[in-house]
Amino acid sequence: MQKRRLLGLLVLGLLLSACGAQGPAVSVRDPWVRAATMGDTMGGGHGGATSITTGTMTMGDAHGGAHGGATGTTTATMEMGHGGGGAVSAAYFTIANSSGTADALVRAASDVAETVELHTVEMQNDVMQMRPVNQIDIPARGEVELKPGGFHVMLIGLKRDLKVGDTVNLTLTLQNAGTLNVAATVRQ
Ligand SMILES: [Cu+2]
Repeated sequence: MQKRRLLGLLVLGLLLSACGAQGPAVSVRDPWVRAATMGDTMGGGHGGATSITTGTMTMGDAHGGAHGGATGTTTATMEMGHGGGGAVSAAYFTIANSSGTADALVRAASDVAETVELHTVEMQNDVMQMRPVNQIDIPARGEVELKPGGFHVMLIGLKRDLKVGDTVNLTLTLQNAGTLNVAATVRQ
């Protein structure tokens, strides 16, 4: 009886560890992309400004200073330096790492934008600014939330309108876990 129970536990343990090894170490929850339109004129940059303003309002709220937020919008837009007035948007999701080893999101790609960058938002001289980062670290058995006002995947130079309900395909490259394909839903 005792032996059988031990054997059962051993088999169960093996099964569990096998599952752990086979399951994806990194997974993405609730991926979404902010709706954006390319606009009907070139060089206006209006679409881009609108997208950024929406994100900044959230930041402004969080900091209780609408003025700082508004300044940040201007700076962020200028710092983007796209020049061509291409529309921008951003993708957000929670990325979880079930493995015992730290991982990192090192690259993102999408066919809806000319350029895709990993960005963060931080306070510099009382102004909220976006800046590119080389990677977004995901701790072992932990997760990171990409959200407005924080880490995000920046979609620069949209090739098409992103309407609410559309799906945007993202390809995420992890330092350890390899490549992950994600279908993000466009939201307002
Ligand atoms: Cu950005």
